Amino acid sequence: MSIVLKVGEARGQWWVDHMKALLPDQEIRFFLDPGNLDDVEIAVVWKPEPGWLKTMKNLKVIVSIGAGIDHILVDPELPKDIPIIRTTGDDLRVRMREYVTLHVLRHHRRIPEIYAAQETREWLQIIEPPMYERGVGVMGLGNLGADCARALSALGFKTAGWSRSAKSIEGVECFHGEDGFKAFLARTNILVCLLPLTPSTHGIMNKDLFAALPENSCVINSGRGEHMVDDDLIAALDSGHLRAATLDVFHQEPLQNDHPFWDHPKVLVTPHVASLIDPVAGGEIIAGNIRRFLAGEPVPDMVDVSRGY
Ligand code: NDP
Ligand code: OXD
Repeated sequence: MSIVLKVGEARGQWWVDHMKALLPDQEIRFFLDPGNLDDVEIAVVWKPEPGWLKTMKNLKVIVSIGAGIDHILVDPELPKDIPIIRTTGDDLRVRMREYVTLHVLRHHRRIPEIYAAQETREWLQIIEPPMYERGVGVMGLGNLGADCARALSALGFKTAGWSRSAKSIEGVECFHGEDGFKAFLARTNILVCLLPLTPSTHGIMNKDLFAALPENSCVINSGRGEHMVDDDLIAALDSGHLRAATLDVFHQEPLQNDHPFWDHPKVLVTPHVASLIDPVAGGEIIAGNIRRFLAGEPVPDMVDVSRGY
């Protein structure tokens, strides 16, 4: 069985070595020197070039090196009916939980303004409401979003979540669908996006959404760059309606050198590191899913492609 790996070149050899150790019975190839692609039955990929997967005539399964599968579905020539397995697991949940709680607390305690005040030696004493009065809202209550919402609620925030289907999560006020969206936004002071990128969530963080948030709200986007309408965010920050934003994901990654987010005083840019998969923990999860797939066992991370995420 041949497996081809498509990952960033910088960490390519690391991934190949690690996957070879985890799957010693399989032939692991790197995408830059893949040999005859007709032999390849498993493609383990992050952002494969459009049209590339279709050249593998005997492909049996595609594995996303990531929780999201948008980077695969975006391929207009994606071969039909090939199952897709995504990558989830405790390691990814824990990392996202760290990132989200860190930045929610940062916005709650207004650290960006206090940090800026230090530049001018200003003694900026901000009196804030306690966390049980601060509405935090998580868009997307899946593997990552539900975990973050639970953690924020356990910390003491007035936590809500929004999803496509109805949910019940202890300590979290759950909203769903279009009907619940406005009410969810109206009670949210710090908004976290952990949605998958689909046609219905593309551009969801736009001027209408920002207008529906209370004055002085903050946003954290660790879903996908395409969820954000960049110009609308800048306008909402510049008008003072939004207080600050933390952005981990962008339309183009790395973020272009001349993008206004880099210098915006109310924006923190993090380089898609909220929950980065590494070959150690991620490799174990991917290898486990491949073993289960090859043994014909159920794979919990198998995606229902018809849902689009
Ligand atoms: P899941 O598929 O487990 O959960 C997705 C959630 O979004 C579900 O609750 C789903 O609702 C909800 N949802 C989907 N479409 C809609 C919609 N149209 N309206 C309302 N809710 C919707 O995904 P994960 O939690 O594993 O990951 C979420 C995303 O996080 C990934 O797709 C990826 O884009 C991003 N990510 C970012 C990382 C980073 O480092 N920045 C790392 C990992 C992931 P329902 O429950 O009803 O199906
Ligand atoms: C993912 C990501 O989807 O890292 O896992 O963005």
